Parts: sequence; C-alpha cells; structure tokens
Amino acid sequence: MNEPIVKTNTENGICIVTINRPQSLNALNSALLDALAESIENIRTDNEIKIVLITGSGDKAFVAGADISEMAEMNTVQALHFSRKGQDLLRKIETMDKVFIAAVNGYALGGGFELALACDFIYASSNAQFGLPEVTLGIMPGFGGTQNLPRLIGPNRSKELIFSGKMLGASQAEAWGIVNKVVEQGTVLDEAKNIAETMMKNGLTAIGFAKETIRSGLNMPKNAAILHESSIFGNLFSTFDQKEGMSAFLEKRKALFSNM
Ligand code: CO8
Repeated sequence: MNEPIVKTNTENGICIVTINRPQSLNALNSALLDALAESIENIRTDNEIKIVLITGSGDKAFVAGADISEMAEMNTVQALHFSRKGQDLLRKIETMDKVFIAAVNGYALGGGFELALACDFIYASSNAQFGLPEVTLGIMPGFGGTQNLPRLIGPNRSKELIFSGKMLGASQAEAWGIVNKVVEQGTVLDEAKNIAETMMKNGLTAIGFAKETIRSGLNMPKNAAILHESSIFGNLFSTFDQKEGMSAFLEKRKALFSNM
C-alpha cells in the first residue's frame, strides 16, 4: 500500500504531523494541501490533541514550497483557488486554540516557509534554510508571507528576503527572530517534543486564550488590545484550572489541570 502524503501520530496529547512527499522535497500540491487540510480539521475536533508538531519527511526538506510543476499549468482562477486553499489552512492553524510548532528539518521555502510562519513558533535543525524565492519564478508569496513575515521581523528585512529570493541559514534565521531555537541535525523533532511536553503540564485552556490574545492584539490598537487582555484575564478566573493552579501553589503540590 502507498504511504499517506500526510502522516499523523498522536501520543499523550501531542500530535506529530509529517508531510510525506520526500521525492519532491515535500512540495505542496493540491492533493497534499487537501490531505493537510483534512488532518488539521481532524485535529481541530479532537479534544485529546493539545499540541501539534509539523515536520517534513526525510532529512533534506521541511517543505520546498508549492509544487512548481502543478502551478506552472494554472490559470488565474486556479491560482486564486490554490492560494485561498493554502490561506484557509494557515488561518485555521493561526486561530486554533491549540499550539502549533514547526519542526523545520531542512528547506522551508515559499509556501513551506509560510506554513512554518503560521505556526506559533519554529524550531529548526542546523541544516534548515528559509526563503521566499517566489520572485525567481515571476510570482510573489501568496500564502501569507507578505503579511506574516513583516509582522515578525519588520518590513525591511522582509523586503530583502522577498525581493532577493535569497535563502537564510538556520543561525541567521535565529538571529533575525524567525527561529526560536536551532538544534543539531536529526534532533529537531525531539527538541520540539521536549518543549511540547513542558507545555502539556501547564493550563492548556489558559495557553489557548493566551495564543488568541496575542494574535488578535497584534491587529488592534494598543489601548484596545490591553482592554481585551484584561477581559480575557478576568474570564480565566471562572475556570477550574485557575482554582487548581493557585490552590496547588499554596498547598505546595503539583497542579493537576483538567483544561476546564
Ligand atoms: N515544486 C515541485 N517540485 C520540487 C520543488 C517544488 N517547489 N522543489 C523541489 N522539487 C523537486 C525537484 O524538481 C526534484 O524532482 P526530480 O528529482 O523529479 O527532478 C526533487 O524535488 C529534488 O529537488 P532538486 O533536485 O532540485 O534538489 P536540490 O538539492 O538540487 O535543490 C532546492 C533543492 C534548492 C530546494 C531546489 O529543489 C529548489 O530550488 N526548489 C524550488 C524551491 C522554490 O522555488 N520554492 C518556492 C515555490 S513557489 C511557492 O511556494 C509559492 C507559494 C504561494 C502560493 C501557495 C499556495 C498554496
């Protein structure tokens, strides 16, 4: 039987999503985007899954972009649908009250870099390369890159990357604030799992609300964002986890959160 193009494996609330098309450096074609969208929707409705790690199959690429051989044949309408399909998927990742970590194990180019940027943060192996080479193909990023990258590293560095199409190595990406941590080749998934396991011990409802507050606050004027934060902060005092977390501290024991 053929291997699935997207593999998922869940253990103890952490789901590993592996993009599995290594012969094309995990390039995103329509079938892969559909399979990824289906996996992400299953994850959204699975209450057992709290943290998602996205990685690529093989040791060469996370995702080397959208599939150029498929895109080469597209007309305007097909390209628009293709881009929307990708954007819908990424928006779901950005807005879901679960944590997404990109474990970048090689090339993260074009749509692949944009997929990593939609995650909450990125861990990268030392051989990772990041780039938005769309202009070398006569197009521009269409998967959120012109919006998410400038919000992360500012417009000037984004323009340098987008206009030149140049790749950034893992340590430079770390220095620019794109990557949270660079690790030895072959260990990125384990390192991402380690931080995920630390997070699993915390109040995951609170983490979900913190994610939403950070995301929505970045698109609001500061005064409104601060008000939004205090209202969410107040609401968390109606949760079991707030009672448990604070009681556990006062009773000098470990908190047993139930994510309610
Ligand atoms: N699309 C299709 N096939 C690809 C892609 C890709 N993006 N990247 C690599 N492949 C294929 C190659 O064609 C090759 O296939 P084959 O063996 O059949 O010839 C195989 O993967 C291995 O690749 P290479 O032999 O080229 O490997 P190298 O180690 O020599 O080079 C590189 C690796 C540098 C990563 C090189 O493959 C490369 O430059 N790839 C293209 C990168 C790129 O330009 N990506 C951006 C695409 S545009 C994009 O992502 C737009 C997103 C916006 C819209 C998204 C909507 C979803």
